[in-house]
Amino acid sequence: MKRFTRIADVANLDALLSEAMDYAANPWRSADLGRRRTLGLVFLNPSLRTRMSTQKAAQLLGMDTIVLNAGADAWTIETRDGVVMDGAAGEHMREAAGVMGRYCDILGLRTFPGLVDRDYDYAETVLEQFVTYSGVPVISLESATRHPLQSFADLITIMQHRPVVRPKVVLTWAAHPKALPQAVPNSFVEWMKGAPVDLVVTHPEGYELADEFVSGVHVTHNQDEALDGAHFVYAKNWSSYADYGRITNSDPSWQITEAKMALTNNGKFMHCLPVRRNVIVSDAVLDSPRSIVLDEAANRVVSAQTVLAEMLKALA
Ligand code: SN0
Repeated sequence: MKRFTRIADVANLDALLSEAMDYAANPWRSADLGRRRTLGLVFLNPSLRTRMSTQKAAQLLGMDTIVLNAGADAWTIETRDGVVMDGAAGEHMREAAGVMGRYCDILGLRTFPGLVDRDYDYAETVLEQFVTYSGVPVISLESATRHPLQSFADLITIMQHRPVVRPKVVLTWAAHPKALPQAVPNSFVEWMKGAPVDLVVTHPEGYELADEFVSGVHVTHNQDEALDGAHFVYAKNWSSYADYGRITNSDPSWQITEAKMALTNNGKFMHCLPVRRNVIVSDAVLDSPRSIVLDEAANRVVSAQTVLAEMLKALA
């Protein structure tokens, strides 16, 4: 595996999932695979789970890790070509990524969308430049439009908890005070499409995700109808794609409460975290045995370890 930025980078999802289940059962089974290899983790935006779980995953494989909080500690990076760099940016991505590729065998990058220029964000300019100029295998640690390590962990979690072979999985929007990226829902849909699940997406009018993700997916504006008989309820806020980056609805009735969960088929509650209590989901649901958010977060180590192992095997 040379890059892990979207589901299309995965040649065989069943095989990857099976590797993941083996790492979940025995985290130390490849303790020497990454010996004398260096992983560089570059954060242009905040992170808790991604940073700790990916570092832990590298440790389990015997790798060394260098973490750079580029947003705070490094030069502001220019991505446009041919510009006179007499402004705020002190370094171009060509050199920044090129240098990191000389220090590291594998690199990870976190880069959120600006949520201002939709074409720029959806072209994945920053991530694609990083891949090109670093010259080494790259893992997305959440990019402008996707969060594949999260989606892979979500899939592992669903497979571990599914009460039936083909569970009903509902992705539901919920209101949030800040304008958030579409990366998590885009990615979740992209991964669930290839999984043995019946997926339903529900959100208010105006929150349609990009066609490239939701074409062929069952989408409804009726949350109650979507939740009926669900085995998994995956809640997430995102800002509008059509009215790009805007909050056009703040209806609190989309919050996942006990009453909403009562519509499901003994459904489990999922969220990628960080989650705002009593905004996205009520305390009662999050603190109940229905919530599997901590298992989901724990599986971030498994998804990162599985992907790193595939990349290390390809380096050898
Ligand atoms: C990010 C997002 O993409 O929605 C990261 C999720 C893994 N979430 C947030 O930025 C939430 C911030 C907040 O203030 O609630």
